[in-house]
Amino acid sequence: MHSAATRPIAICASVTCADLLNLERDLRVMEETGVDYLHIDVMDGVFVPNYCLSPDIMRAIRGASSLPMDVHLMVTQPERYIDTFIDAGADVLVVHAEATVHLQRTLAAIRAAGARAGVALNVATPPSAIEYVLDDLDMVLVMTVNPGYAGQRLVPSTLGKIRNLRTLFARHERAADIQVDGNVSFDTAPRMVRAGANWLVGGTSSLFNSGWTIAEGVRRLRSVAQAAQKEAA
Ligand code: S6P
Ligand code: MG
Repeated sequence: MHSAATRPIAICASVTCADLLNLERDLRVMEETGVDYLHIDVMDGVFVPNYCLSPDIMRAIRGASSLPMDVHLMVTQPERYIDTFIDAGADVLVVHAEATVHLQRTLAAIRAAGARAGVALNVATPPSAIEYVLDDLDMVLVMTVNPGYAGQRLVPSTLGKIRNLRTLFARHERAADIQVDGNVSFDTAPRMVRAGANWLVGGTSSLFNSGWTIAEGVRRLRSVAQAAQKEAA
């Protein structure tokens, strides 16, 4: 089991922030620069007030890239769509704790269908929401903004939540990856990593920004995250 400090950093590129008209070109760059996961945002217009990517887009991506996909379902009753998204190529399927009544059953169904299971926590949802399903999950996604849109600012209280999650894992002698999603920048990522996060979703704040190239963004995000992890060790 890895300790909090040594769980490997993963860079998860938020595909919705890529140039969707030139997605194949951007996918090549993500592969060449060592992105670890394609982060696929799915929104149903009900759980969050927006729409986003879909199984059709995932299938198109799967035909063009072998990068694994972590799929963030911002949809109500996600248990209805487990097979749909795993068949479309999800390697990690993440459901919101607030969106499914029987969380343990949903997580078990994801694993039974062949994917790794993740739970996302909205800003106001405490770590205790997952205390009794620690055996059923592989990853926790901490929303560091309110879900629904790219380009927002970090909600600072979520840094404390990451620390509390690591404490919760330690108390139960469990380990899982902690993914952060929302305003993960070269400035905020080190603070998130020092708090205990190790999977970073890169959107407009780091990878897809007109101020630099995707390749520069990936290199810089990985480098600041690894430096912060070393510091915290
Ligand atoms: C937001 C969604 C995220 C964003 C990403 C954007 O609801 O789940 O994955 O696409 O966080 O990144 P940024 O840097 O624009 O906040
Ligand atoms: Mg997301």
